[in-house]
This record gives sequence, C-alpha cells and structure tokens, in this order.
Amino acid sequence: MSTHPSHTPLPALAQERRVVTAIPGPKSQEALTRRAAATSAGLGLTFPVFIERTQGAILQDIDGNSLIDFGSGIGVVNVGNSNDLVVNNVIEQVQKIAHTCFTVAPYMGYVEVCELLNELTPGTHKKKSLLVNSGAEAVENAVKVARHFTKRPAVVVFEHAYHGRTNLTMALTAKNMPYKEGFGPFAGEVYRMPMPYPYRALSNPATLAQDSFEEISHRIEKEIGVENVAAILIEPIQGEGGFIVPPKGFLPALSEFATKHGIIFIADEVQTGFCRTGDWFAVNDENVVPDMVVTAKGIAGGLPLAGVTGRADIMDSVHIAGLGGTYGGNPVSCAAALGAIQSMKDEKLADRAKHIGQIMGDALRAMQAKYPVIGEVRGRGAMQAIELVKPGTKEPNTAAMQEVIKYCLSKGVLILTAGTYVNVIRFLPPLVMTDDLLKDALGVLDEAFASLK
Ligand code: PLZ
Repeated sequence: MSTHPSHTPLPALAQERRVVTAIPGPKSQEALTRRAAATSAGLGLTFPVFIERTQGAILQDIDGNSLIDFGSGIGVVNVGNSNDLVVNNVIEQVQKIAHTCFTVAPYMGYVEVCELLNELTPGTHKKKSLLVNSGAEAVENAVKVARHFTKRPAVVVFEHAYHGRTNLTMALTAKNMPYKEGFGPFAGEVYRMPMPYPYRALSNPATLAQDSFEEISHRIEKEIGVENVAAILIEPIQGEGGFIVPPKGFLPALSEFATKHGIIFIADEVQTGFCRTGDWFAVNDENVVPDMVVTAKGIAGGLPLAGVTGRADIMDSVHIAGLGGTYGGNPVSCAAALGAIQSMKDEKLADRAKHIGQIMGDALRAMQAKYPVIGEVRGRGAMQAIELVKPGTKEPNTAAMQEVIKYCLSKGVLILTAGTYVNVIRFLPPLVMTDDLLKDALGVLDEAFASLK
C-alpha cells in the first residue's frame, strides 16, 4: 500500500513589488519563444511574463520579479493567490479522492458546495444547484434548464455582454472581435437588446433606466413575443464589456418584467460574484432576486469550478440524467471552493472589497481630475474601471490605454483591460491585497498617466 508524501509548506512570498530585470526578463523571453513554437497562435497573451509562484497579491516571475496582481487571473483569486485554506483543502482532498464523477459515485464536497450556493445566493426561497467546470458551461446549462422548464426557445441578452466562448455562449456574447470572428454559424433564438451605458447614453441620465427598460420591454413584446422567451440573461455589472454599471432601477424593472411574464431571470455573476463588489453577489445591491444565478471564477480560489443555482422547481424540472458531465464539481475543485468560501467569511472579504473600492475610487477620481484622458471612473467595490478617451471628447483612446498598461508592466504592476471599444482599464485586485501594496500600485498608475505624451 502506498502512502502519499506529506506537503511541505513553502516560505511566505513577501507582499511587495520588486523589479530585478527588464520585463520580460531573459528567462521569460526564452519561455516566450517556446510558447510561440508549442502553443496555438489563437491564444492571446496579456502579460509577456512567465509566472513561477503566486501568493496573496504577488505573482513572482521566473526571472525573480515580484509583480503586483491587479487582475486576480480575471477576477478568480478573490481570496488571494494560493490562499492557505484553498491549498490545504486541495492537498488533503487529492490524496483522498481525485475523481469519481459525481453522477457515477457521489461524494460530500459537491453537496456541501451546493448547500452553500443555495444559502448564499439571493432569496430565501428553496433553491438547488448544479456544478460544472467553467463559466461558459454554467451559462449553457442555465439556458438549457430555463428552456426545458419554460418550453420556450428565446433567450434575451444585451449589448456589450460576455458569456463565454462555446458555441451557444459565443452567440450570447456581443463582441465579434476577437470572440466570434470566423467561428460561426452560431446558435439561434438569441435576441440582443440595448444595454443602458450611462457614460455613452444619449438620453437624459435621470430617465435612462426607465427609458431603456421601456424600449426593451416593448421590443420583447413586439419582436419576440413574451410567450416565446425562456430567459433574460444579464451580467449585473458587465465584465469584459468594460465594467458597465446599469443605472439604478434598471435591473429591478427587468427582473419584475421577467417574473410577470414567466420568463426566467438569470444573473451571470461569473465575474461579479463572491465578494468582488462588496457583497456576496452584485444583484444584492438592489435586492434583485434572480430565478437563476450563474457562478464561476471566484467560487474556488483558482480551481476550475462553476455553478448554476436556481429555484428548486426550475432546477428539478429536468429528467434524471439530463444534466451532468465527467468532471463537473470535481472533488478537488469542491474542496477548494469550501476553503475559498470559508476564507471569504473568516476574512470578511466583502467588507474588504468595499474598503479597497474606497481607496481605489478616491485615487482614480483624483487622477481623473488631473488627466483629461480619463473620461470616467466607475465600478463597485473591488471591481473598478476607468474609460480612456481623447481629451475633450468621448472618442475611445486605445493608444493611451496600451501605453499606460505597458508602463505599469515595466514597473511590475499587472493591470487588465476591457471594453467594447478597447479603451477601458479594469482593476480586479485580490481582496486580500494590503493597503500598502494597493497604494504602491496606484502610485505607479499615476506615474503612468503623468508619463503620457
Ligand atoms: N460570464 C460574466 O466574465 C469569463 C474571459 C476570459 P469561463 N470572463 C473572462 C477569456 O478571454 O476567455 C466570463 C465572464 C462572464 C461568463 C464567462 C465565461 O467563463 O470560465 O471563461 O468559461
């Protein structure tokens, strides 16, 4: 009988920025050559540095640079990179069960994660959940279940939406390049509606929520027919689209409209969920209770896991074995999720997100006052963005965005971009980032704007 080697903890990684080579350094340069030779050219590359180790809010590259993580692996490691509870749970779990397939021979971790999802998602009604591997797979399953329950075909989605890269989720996603170009034909019965985008709206800001809602409800009634609509699917704050925060009142109106017409209201909380915006979920901000909530990313502290949580009557409407997948709710990912969710509770990470949001928001608004290239600062909690424009206009300024990102990278601060018009800089720090590190990174960002010609 074999025994497993016990795990030896690594020494802590100092939570400080330290740049010791040009970025990318020589080892990363060499690795990039191998990457180019071995991996599909269709894969994007945001930061040309290879990472060797991560902890908290620091990514250490193979040249020994300590970089500040302002992206959390696209909003995933909310509990910090290589969070202790996640690491310990994963190591312990993989020694016990790596895989059985939940629908073949079940294990408790899956059930425990679903119990937590049922408890933590909005609403006190009876809920049930299903676990899968990725955000896109969760969105697909939510739509599948909504169609099965309602026996209706149509799905309503929005401008600037991002829901994934599978065939159905490409159809649900708004932006052609790079997500859809040349990958069609796409799934049918997907209807796109205008998204209220306060910064770029032409109508009166005071009536934007109502005006948008009226146009959308009218179009759903006249163009699709409410009786044909299975689901309205929306990100409560749009992620890849550029952290577009809909005006207050819009989401509640949409959700009420859905309820009135027997349409399933699905919140895609893949990027906004798990304390990111200062609450468990972004819809909590206006007390919207969706019929279904889709989660992924932050749920498991870096392990692949996603969930669909919904009203029990909807989730139970599917015939036995109609849902599943080999790896969905893998035991190791579930153990990671249990660790991550525990950590969110223990470390009060929703409050921490609000605190980070305060510091970031203040600093970004101060920069906006100094640098006319910053058209808008927006977001909620630790999900903040700035939209860059040509000064004095609202014309997108992609060049300025690229220069700022490049400057920050050279100083060891990794920041992501977003936006339909490729002109948004988004901040998604791990929620455990220290105030010192946060202020250091924001200082570098300020320098980057000052250096713009
Ligand atoms: N819904 C709201 O943000 C993933 C995409 C990264 P998966 N966003 C990051 C990339 O370039 O592929 C996302 C999201 C929202 C769904 C998804 C899809 O989640 O886990 O990437 O499938």
